[in-house]
Amino acid sequence: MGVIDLRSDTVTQPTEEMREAMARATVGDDVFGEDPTVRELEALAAEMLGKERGLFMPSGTMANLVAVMTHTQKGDEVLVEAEAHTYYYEVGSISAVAGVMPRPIPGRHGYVTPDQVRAAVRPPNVHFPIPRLLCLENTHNRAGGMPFGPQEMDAVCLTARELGLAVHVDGARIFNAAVAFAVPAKQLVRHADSVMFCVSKGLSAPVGSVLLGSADFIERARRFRKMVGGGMRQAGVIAAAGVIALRTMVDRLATDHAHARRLAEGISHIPALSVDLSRVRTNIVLAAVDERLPATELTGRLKQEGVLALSTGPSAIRMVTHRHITAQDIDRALDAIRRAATTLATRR
Ligand code: TLP
Repeated sequence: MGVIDLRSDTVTQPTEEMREAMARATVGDDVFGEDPTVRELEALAAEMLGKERGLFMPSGTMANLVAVMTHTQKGDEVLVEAEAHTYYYEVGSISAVAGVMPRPIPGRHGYVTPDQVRAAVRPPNVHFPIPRLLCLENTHNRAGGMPFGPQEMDAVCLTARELGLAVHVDGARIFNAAVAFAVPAKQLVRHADSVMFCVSKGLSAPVGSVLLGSADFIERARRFRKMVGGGMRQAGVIAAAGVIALRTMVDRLATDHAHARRLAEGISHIPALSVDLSRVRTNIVLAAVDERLPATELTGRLKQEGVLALSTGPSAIRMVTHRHITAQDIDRALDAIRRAATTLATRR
């Protein structure tokens, strides 16, 4: 029996169709803007996200950094949810490289309300950095894949605009949010200035993210991508998989969401573990473990049983469903979690 890898949807392998498209891709030098397959992916992504243009990037981290560099000047203030990937997991790049001043706002399950944005923007004063940008995340990773719908997104984006802020959306998993709300992804970001999403997560392509925005924004972003070393050459070889990902992998995300729910419901019956079912809305399950079970011991034990999960805090574990996880795998994982939790809880 194979390993059940629930660490992340980033572990997904390219499909056969992707591998074939990669082998056959027509390519050119993308730094000269001459790779037709990269252009195809950028145009398709722009169409799906309702923006003028796209820019292919090697990673989500670079796409977020380039977005921040393009929207800001050094010393500007960037409002960001306190547990957002951009703030929490990107090696401090927005301050180390973009030179901005992040102002973290603790959201509710990852959502920053319009009132919080209003309260965070201070009136002009010689002592304060200039508030320039609001970064949102949809779905929100550390909030357990929480998706935000058109109403929530519109409300916060329009407030930010009214206050003179630009809005960037880290939509690494924006298609999971779109599927959860049964709306086209473009509806979620219609009032945002820029958005990035990853083809390398639940959509199963091996590499890449796309940054989207106005033609002028993307033109400027292109320079910053080059500056941080993201100008790739015959990148159509990887972009080809991204095209297939967008054409064939979006609708099936609903299956990952159903599997996450099945996993969460099973976990809710295991003593010593708890999960807030109302927060399991996409493909991420966050489980809280009681103090008898340090999260790393539980994940270590699960590993011995062939089930991989990540600890995201001293008493929290994260499991992510994706294309390689079947309903049967969920049931096997639940058996393993039950056994591991019982063994560890009775040992103490
Ligand atoms: N997230 C990874 C890890 O870095 C935690 C994961 O396994 O979930 N934004 C969001 C919301 C993300 O979840 C990630 C990756 C990124 C940006 C960065 O994307 P990459 O890994 O392509 O740089």
